[in-house]
Formats: sequence, structure tokens, C-alpha cells
Amino acid sequence: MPDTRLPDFFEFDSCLSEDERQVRDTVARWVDDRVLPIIGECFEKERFPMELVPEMAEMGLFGPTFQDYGCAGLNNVCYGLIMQELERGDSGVRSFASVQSGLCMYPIHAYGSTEQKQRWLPDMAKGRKIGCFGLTEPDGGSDPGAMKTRAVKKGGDWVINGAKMWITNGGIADLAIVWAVTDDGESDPSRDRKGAGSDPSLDRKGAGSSGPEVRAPQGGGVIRGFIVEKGMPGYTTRDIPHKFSLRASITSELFFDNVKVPDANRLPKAEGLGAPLGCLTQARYGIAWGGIGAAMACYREVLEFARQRVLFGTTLDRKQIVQVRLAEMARQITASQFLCLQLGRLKDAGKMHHSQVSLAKWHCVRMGLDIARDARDLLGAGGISIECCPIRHALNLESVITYEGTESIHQLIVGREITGHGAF
Ligand code: TGC
Ligand code: FAD
Repeated sequence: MPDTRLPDFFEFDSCLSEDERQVRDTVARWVDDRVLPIIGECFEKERFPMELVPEMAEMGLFGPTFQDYGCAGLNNVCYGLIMQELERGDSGVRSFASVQSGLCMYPIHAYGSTEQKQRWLPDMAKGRKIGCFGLTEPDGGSDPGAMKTRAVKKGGDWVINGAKMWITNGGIADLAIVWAVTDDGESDPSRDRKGAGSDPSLDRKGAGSSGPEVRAPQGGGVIRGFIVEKGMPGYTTRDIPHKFSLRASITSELFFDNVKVPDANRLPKAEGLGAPLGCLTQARYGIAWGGIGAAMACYREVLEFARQRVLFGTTLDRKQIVQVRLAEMARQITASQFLCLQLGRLKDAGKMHHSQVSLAKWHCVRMGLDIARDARDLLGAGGISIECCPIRHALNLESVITYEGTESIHQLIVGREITGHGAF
């Protein structure tokens, strides 16, 4: 039985239902048995462990909160605990599940037609079809409303041109959820930037901004989502090599050269920037929990090391400074557990706001990264070896703190919520 309780300073487990504990422990056991033995080598060799996908599907880890289409119908606390345990293994494994569930199955479920749901969701739940999510572009990811990828209506089809960059699972995906500016005659820039200037009390253009700003998608138009399928003529991908982070995850570029996509592949209920941002809320929620998992892995490893390592005549865990560092880790992890638990309860009650998710993503990933770096240092020279998990987690979390909204973007989202002034 894996020791999933460490650190459980405030009887966190007593706040979980029996089902929630069971789901977590099942995934924890699987991570211990199947992920931890191979993940160091995967990281070293820049290999995503595809062989684990059917097992993840078997456990119901894809789209776990959906009640239909062969999904597990779990609550959002279970979903968060799953993400925590996957990231305790590796951020790359958690990323795979985040993208499949939060960024690909979610938009089909929330914005798709009945036919699209029936066609894709059962296979995605079973891991037979893999998705990727193309929002970020080479010219900048923080301001997706300024995207350049365009979809032009031609008869019953859309013709997509453009490129997406830094896309998780891009090279292995059977389908890509692609966001593009359309010119289907409904050009109303304020629609995509709704809120920008519509409420004078909210300075969404940036507090005190006076300089020129490109706020609307280039050339106006409405942002829409499309299901682009592997093999469609003009759609190609290229994996990005030589990453020092998330090496056990595939990250790719996507290229669209006059890709003809039938209107039946347009997500009918996805209109405006709020649609992709709504997907990000789902994935960011899971990432917040994931930060706890990475931190737990580092804390456990370094605690064990401090108990064993004898220096200056005694074990490291008897040194005041080491105790302060361990206590600081326990404090941060404990606070984060309760933050995420409450966020999950709010999400299950339908009361969660996306700015709360931003605060949690910012807090938990920063917490995980700080703990991973500190644990790496506490391990001394051995801490730079792939044999020890903190260096791998620290390197991974350098991506996690950037993707799904950088730390600065989440600070500004929370800042806007507090003050009413957008300072992006
Ligand atoms: P803004 O005016 O704030 O919003 C436009 C409309 O969207 C609504 N909205 C949201 N809805 C749901 N969830 C959210 N998180 C939302 N944020 C905003 C908003 O209410 C508004 O709705 P309406 O009805 O009034 O029109 O738009 P803005 O242009 O000012 O942008 C705000 C900003 C900067 C926060 C946003 O652009 C942003 O979040 N930027 C960061 C981009 C980002 O996170 N990209 C991630 C790409 S995917 C990825 O990284 C995957 S990694 C996967 C992995 O491997 O795990
Ligand atoms: P930029 O937006 O160019 O930002 C550069 C710097 O400027 C950052 O430090 C940022 O915080 C800062 N900054 C930006 N705006 C402001 C402001 N207003 N005020 C102050 N500072 C600001 N994207 C996808 O669409 N799908 C994926 O699957 C995906 N997977 C990814 C996987 C990995 C491994 C990585 C690293 C990234 C992935 N991304 C993905 C892209 C990710 O979402 C972007 O990297 C992220 O949104 C930031 O965009 P950028 O890298 O272009 O940085």
C-alpha cells in the first residue's frame, strides 16, 4: 500500500469520502508500480510512455468527470486527486491526461454536436483516439485573442491557414482541437473581447494604458474551435526536440496549409475567446492539484534522505536548518491540499470562478517548484542525478509554471478580480 498520506498534518484524509480515498489510492498504487520504475529513463531518453495509455484508460482516467460516453462519472475532487497522483509520478504523464480530458474531451463535450460527441468521446475515453489542443502560436501564447490562424468559409468547408506552437501530444494526436479566427461575416471584434470597454468600471485594456493596442483578433472576426483530423491534407506536425523540461512528454508544432475542414468538424457552441479559455479552466484546475503531487514526491524523498544521511556526527534530520526546510515543505503542501480541496468542492457545487483557479494554479505550481528546487539542494550532489526525483520535477515544473497561463498572467487575473482593472 503506497503511503499516500504523507504529509498529512491536518487529517486531510478525514475530509475525503471513502470513494475519493479509494480512487486516489488506486491511482497511487498504479503510479508506484508502473510509472516510477520507468520514468527516469523515459525522461532521459525523451520518450513518452505510450504503453501506459491503455492502462490509464482502463482505470477511467480520461474524461473521468463525465457521466456519459463510457466515462467514469467521478466528482471533481476525485479528478484532482487523480491529477495529484499522476504528477507525483511525472508532470508529463499528468500533462497527457490533462490535455486528453480537460483540453480535448471537455470542448467536444461542452461545445460539440451530438454527432461529434458520439464519434469521438467513447474512443477518447478508451485511449483509442488521442487529442491535442492548439491555442498558442509562435508569436506569443499569453494573448491568445491576438491569434493569427484563420479559418475562411468556402461552401460547406472551412479552410484553415496558420501555425500553432508548443502543443502537447501534437505529434501523436489523432485529432487536434484548433482555435482560429473566422471571417464568416460576423466580424465583431468586441464579441471576442467582450468586456473590453463594455463596462467603463472595468479597465480591461490595462490600467492607465494609452498607447496603441491590438485588442481584436487580427482583421476582426470570431474565434471558433475546429476538430482537425490527422491525415487531413495540408495538416502537418513537427515534434520539438532538445527540451530540458517535460522530456517524458511530446511537444510539437502544428502547421495548417489550406487545410479543408468540413463544417461538421466545427464545434457549434464554441464562439469567442471565452470558449478556449473555458477549456483552460478545466486543465488549470487539475494542474493545481498536480503541483501538490510533485511537491509530495520531492518531500518524501528528501525526508528519507535526511533521516539516513550522517554528517557532523549525526543524521541531517536533527539539524535545525534542515528541520526548518522540511517543516516549510510540510506547511506549503498542507496549505495547498486544503486550498485545492475547497476549490474542488466549489467546482462540484457549480460555484467555482476561474479567477480562483488562477490563484490555485499560481500558488500550487510555485509551491511545487520551490519545494523541488529546495529538495534538489538538500540532496547535495546526488540531487543532480536522474536517480533522484526532485531535479526531474523541478525541470518539469519550469514548463508547468509557464504553460496554461504563466505565473504573471495568473497574478494579473487575480489582480484584475481584486481591483477591477485589467493590467495585462
Ligand atoms: P478576457 O476579456 O479576460 O476574456 C474573454 C472572455 O472569456 C471569459 N474568460 C474565461 N472563461 C472561462 N474560463 C476562463 N479562465 C476565462 N477567462 C476569461 C471572459 O469572462 C470573457 O467572457 P465574455 O463573455 O465577457 O466574452 O480576455 P483577454 O483577452 O483580456 O485575456 C485574458 C487572459 C490574459 C487572462 C487570457 O488571454 C489568458 O488566460 N491568457 C493565457 C493563455 C494560456 O493560458 N494559454 C494556455 C494554452 S494551452 C496550454 O498551455 C496547455 S499545456 C497542457 C499540458 O501539457 O498540460
Ligand atoms: P509569451 O506570451 O511570449 O510571454 C513571455 C513572457 O512575458 C512571460 O514571462 C510572460 O509571463 C510575460 N508576459 C506576457 N504578458 C504579460 C503582461 N501582460 N504583463 C507582464 N508580463 C507578461 N499551448 C497550447 O496551446 N497547447 C498545448 O498543449 C501547450 N503545451 C505546452 C507544453 C509545454 C511543454 C510548454 C512549455 C508550453 C505549452 N503550451 C501549449 C504553450 C503555453 O501555453 C505558452 O508557452 C504560454 O501560454 C506562454 O506563452 P509564450 O511561451 O508564448 O510566452
